[in-house]
Amino acid sequence: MTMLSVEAEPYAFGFDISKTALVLIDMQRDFVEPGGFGETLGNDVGMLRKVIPPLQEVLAAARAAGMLVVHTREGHEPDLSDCPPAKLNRGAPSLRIGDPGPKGRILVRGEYGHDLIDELKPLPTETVIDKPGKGSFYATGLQELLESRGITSLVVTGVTTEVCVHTTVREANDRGYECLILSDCVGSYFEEFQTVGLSMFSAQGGIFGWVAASKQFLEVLP
Ligand code: C5J
Repeated sequence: MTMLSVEAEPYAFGFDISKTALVLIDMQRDFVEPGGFGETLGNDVGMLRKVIPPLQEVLAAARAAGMLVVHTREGHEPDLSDCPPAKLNRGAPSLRIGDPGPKGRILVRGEYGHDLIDELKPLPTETVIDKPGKGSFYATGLQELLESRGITSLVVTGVTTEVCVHTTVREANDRGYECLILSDCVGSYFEEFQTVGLSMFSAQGGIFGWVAASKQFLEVLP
């Protein structure tokens, strides 16, 4: 066991690399490319694309260090049986979940837009967790996977900071996982949510976890 320590807010984050997984949340075309779900909700997807270059570096370094890498995708079965009406009918998007869009049916599994972006393609050996909700633990096998691999800490990245990243970190926190959130590898469509969302993780002595820039994490990886 080799304990590493990353300079972070609110204090240094200690972790054992063999017990730590890198989690990439919902780096899907539907959220980060034009014509997807994110844009149908009126968002500027350019806000999220900023995370791609630093996340590519972190992914490469985590793979080289032998860390477990887990990708998630938010989406639904083609018959939408796992999409509650409350989610389907929420808001006034130009296209709803399941509607045909320029990248296929919006947020439906198997469609081009639902899949992960080419820049962060999973390796065949890496697990992709399909989730119907915002959190990565709800109605998925993530907890069982982490338990089977002896994982106790998560390095969390992806989009969006205040929605799926926050929900996942909160779920993880309640399940006893230590979470380090990489500030430049998580993104929001809203600048103010990014700022406040990041502060909320580490406030009150790290109520949900720790926050560090990817550079600080990369510096300590072997
Ligand atoms: C959203 C997500 N924002 N992946 N999903 O609807 O954060």
